[in-house]
Amino acid sequence: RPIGLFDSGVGGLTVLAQVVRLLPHESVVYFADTLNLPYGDKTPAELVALGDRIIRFLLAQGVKCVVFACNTSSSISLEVLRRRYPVPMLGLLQAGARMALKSSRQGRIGVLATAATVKSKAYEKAIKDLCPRAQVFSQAAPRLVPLIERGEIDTPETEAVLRDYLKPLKEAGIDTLIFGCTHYPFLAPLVSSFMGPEVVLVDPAVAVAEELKELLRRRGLLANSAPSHRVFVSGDPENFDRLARRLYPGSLPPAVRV
Ligand code: DGN
Repeated sequence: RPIGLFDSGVGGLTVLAQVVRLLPHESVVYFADTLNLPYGDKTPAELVALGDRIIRFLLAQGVKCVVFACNTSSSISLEVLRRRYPVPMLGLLQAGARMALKSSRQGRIGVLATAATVKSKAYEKAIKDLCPRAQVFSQAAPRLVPLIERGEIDTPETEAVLRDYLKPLKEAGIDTLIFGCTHYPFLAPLVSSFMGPEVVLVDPAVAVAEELKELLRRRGLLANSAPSHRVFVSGDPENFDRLARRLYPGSLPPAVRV
């Protein structure tokens, strides 16, 4: 049976890439809710309702577990939805918090995320639960996802917008920065050139893929047949495919609109 992953758009492909790298024999179903993008300005009730529909769709595709490849949903709807359905569900927060604490020498951790994720304080909580002394500096970056979804990952406008968001984090003297939205690893070259080599960039997807592998192994759910990948979108499939071809390191089948 496949692994289900979802995001509001192409961001979750950064998670898919890590999952496929670590678990190359697994089949996956990826759902991008591009019709309802961006998630960052949705209310908690809206995010729960959208997540609920997506999980029911993924379960109808026969998935054995669900990865919330979206920090906004991981922060806000995961806990509620986990109690509604019998399949294991994984989010990005704990994984990101653990990775950041491992790499941070001074415990000054920056989080760049959507407005909804920052408002939820979910990263702050996940980090402080593990290390109460850590200092967390959160920055909402509402303009980035729409730019990335238009394919603008290296334009002067994106660079200028990104610099404005990163400046306060740089001034705060963070030593570690969490990509608190799965879209942002696409901007890693711009981020590291602005923040400098002394700031460690953390992509929670790396740790989530490890967690997923461990979970499947423990439950005896690791795949042993030829893998297949399927992609579904709620918005325009051509637009998604064009972006995915540019941004995703592997190959994916054409997206199907549902
Ligand atoms: N990629 C999602 C996340 O990680 O939070 C959010 C994208 C969005 O729709 N704002």
